Amino acid sequence: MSDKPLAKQTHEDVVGNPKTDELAKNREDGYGEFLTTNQGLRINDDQNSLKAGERGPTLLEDFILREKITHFDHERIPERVVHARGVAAHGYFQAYDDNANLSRAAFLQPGAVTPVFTRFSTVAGSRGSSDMARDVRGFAVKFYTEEGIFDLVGNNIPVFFIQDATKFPDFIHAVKPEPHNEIPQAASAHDTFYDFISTNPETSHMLLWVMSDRGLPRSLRMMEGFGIHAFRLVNAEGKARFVKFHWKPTLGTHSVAWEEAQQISGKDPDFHRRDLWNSIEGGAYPEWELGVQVVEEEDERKFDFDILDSTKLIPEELVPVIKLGKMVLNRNVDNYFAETEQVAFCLSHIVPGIDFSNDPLLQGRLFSYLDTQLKRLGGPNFHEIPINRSLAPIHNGQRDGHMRQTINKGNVAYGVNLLNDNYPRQAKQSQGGFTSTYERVEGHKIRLRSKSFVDHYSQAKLFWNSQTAAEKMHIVKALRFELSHVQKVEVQARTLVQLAQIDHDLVSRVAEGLGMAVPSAEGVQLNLAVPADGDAAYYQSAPAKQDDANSAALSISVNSPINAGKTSIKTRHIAILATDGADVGAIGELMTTLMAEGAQTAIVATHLGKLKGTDGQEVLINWTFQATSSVLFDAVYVAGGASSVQKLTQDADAVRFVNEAFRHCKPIAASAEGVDLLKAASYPGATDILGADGVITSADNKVAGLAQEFIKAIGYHRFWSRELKSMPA
Ligand code: HDE
Repeated sequence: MSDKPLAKQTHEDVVGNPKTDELAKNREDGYGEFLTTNQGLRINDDQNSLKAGERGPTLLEDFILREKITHFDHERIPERVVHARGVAAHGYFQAYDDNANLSRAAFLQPGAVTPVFTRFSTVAGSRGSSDMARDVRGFAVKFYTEEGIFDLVGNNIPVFFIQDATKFPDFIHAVKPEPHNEIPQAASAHDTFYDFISTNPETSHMLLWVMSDRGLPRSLRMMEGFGIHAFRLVNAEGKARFVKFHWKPTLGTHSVAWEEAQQISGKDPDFHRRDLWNSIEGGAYPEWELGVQVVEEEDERKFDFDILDSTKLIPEELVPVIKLGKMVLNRNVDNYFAETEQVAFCLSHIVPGIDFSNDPLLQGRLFSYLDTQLKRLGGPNFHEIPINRSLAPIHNGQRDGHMRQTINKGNVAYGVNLLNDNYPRQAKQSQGGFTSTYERVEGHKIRLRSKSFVDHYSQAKLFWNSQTAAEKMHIVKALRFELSHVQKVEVQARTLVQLAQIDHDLVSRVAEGLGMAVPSAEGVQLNLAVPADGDAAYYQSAPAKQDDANSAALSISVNSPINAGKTSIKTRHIAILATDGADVGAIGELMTTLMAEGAQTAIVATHLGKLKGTDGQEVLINWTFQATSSVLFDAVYVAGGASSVQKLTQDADAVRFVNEAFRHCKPIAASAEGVDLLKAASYPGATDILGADGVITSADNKVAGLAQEFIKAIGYHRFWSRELKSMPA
């Protein structure tokens, strides 16, 4: 900004003078000097349409106007029928050295590096909904391998709601906003969803997962991914093995509190996409390891569940995850629509060395994805859209169609042929030709669920058993929240009947919150998901095996295997609360220490501009209390300085900031007079913030020791133990 008096300032003084290199870059990015039509015709007047006289009607002849308006009219394509809200990034996958014996896929060979494009999504909400809805997250990875595209289209939860693809439209119609009034947006807390849950017992396992902390990821960079179905890996000798795919984030798996998620939806509905974008822009590239659980074909039936049943997982204690390689996302998209919106994932995009199983959910998906892209992207040439293009060359007899880009040459568009020396011809396996796994399939033509699929509650119980006390409390509170939004008492009651089949403690606590009677496990089960002439007894699941079986890998508490040793505070956001009169020296020291660990700090104060410290030093303020919120940070530090803290304790927003961070179980630190703000934010007569788990204070402004303790606490993520000590609501 110029110092000249306003009246004397030039345009350049006010808006600056873009450097020529910026202009050059813009040109590279497609901003040429002259405005043109889509045919490259330079436009002379883009301000006035062509009219018959200056006050006359617009002429049909105005092809420039028509082109511009027509393009605008068609700017939106149908949003995805599910997973509409998404965000994506580019990166690469690098295979580790020692698993070549599992698959012949080129991208899994030692050291191979393959470009990827990964899209994360929520399922139920529309494109404009909030990132922080309680929901499953999609985790879809497109590998541009030298043998063609491989799409691994998974979720952040290892099981699914239903077992057979034919029920998918029903399930989605139940969870999406109700059709008569399009309410609620991006939420499962409504009658039709629980009507479906309560009449379809196969949903019970996944219901608990979505109600758990997994439904509220802290960051897309901090969640696991799962292929869910059994797939196959096939090696160079043709040996096939069943596998389940896993993505393990190097930052660990973390979540936020439900109340916090609801607030974030208002404060920053783009919370997850902003977090991913900023991390990549800042060079903190998110990483996941790809792993597989391997089951030999001869062991297919050795479990007490069916590995072809997508409502079941294989506990990692039974079959450990073998790591195959690492994915790094290191480049944001240039254009959201062209890439994130137009990317088309299809389960049928597969490469030699990977194959399908007979999971009936997977089999239906093989049809659905191609079908949906045809409609969404306008026709059979969606593979020619840049983001969908294979790096391996494409040669076949497919021609023409809506929006065809390729200009095929020659008169031969068929096989087999003599006129073109039979090009393009089939490839032998040794030449990279894909073959399906040789498998004997024999049976009656029948519509029947395998009896091996009909235990709907044991793994739900396993999941419940595997949660810590705090995680269980979150599930109970989530179900109370959701069912309180259900209007029909019979739907609430029937859902409780389902929960009763899983665990008595679970159903009792949920029922208590709803003020309803606790049904007994022996009560009438409800399973309306029986064929019209089906045998109800055949489809009836036994109640959950009431054993103590548990799997530590299913918990995401700080001590669970998924988080073991992952105490880094890299990319965590730390709020520093201070205002004029704060000890700027201490702030600087703490900031430097936190930033050296890769954390990001921001000063939140009562005003914007510069904060004037006790010793005359000044520091730039990042946010005011009005413009940001504790829910957008991972931890809080209150700086010392008597006059700063005095002002903060008088400021309701500052007090609320600390109070909320405490409620959401975040690490809190304060030095010297800063401790007074913690006192002011404490609940009168109830749990004191001071002395609570994860609260670190120092009597003076020497922050070196405090910083180390604080870093440890931030690496611990959340102190959910506070909730268990009946923190007042
Ligand atoms: Fe999908 N799913 N799905 N799904 N799904 C779609 O494809 C479908 C299922 C998943 O970022 C659609 O392009 C059926 C399981 C992700 O673009 C559609 C069935 C899993 C994405 C479709 C399932 C997923 C989708 C909608 C039951 C986890 C987003 C738009 C048989 C393993 C991909 C689209 C992206 C998207 C159908 C069940 C994951 C309609 C019929 C199980 C991550 O084709």
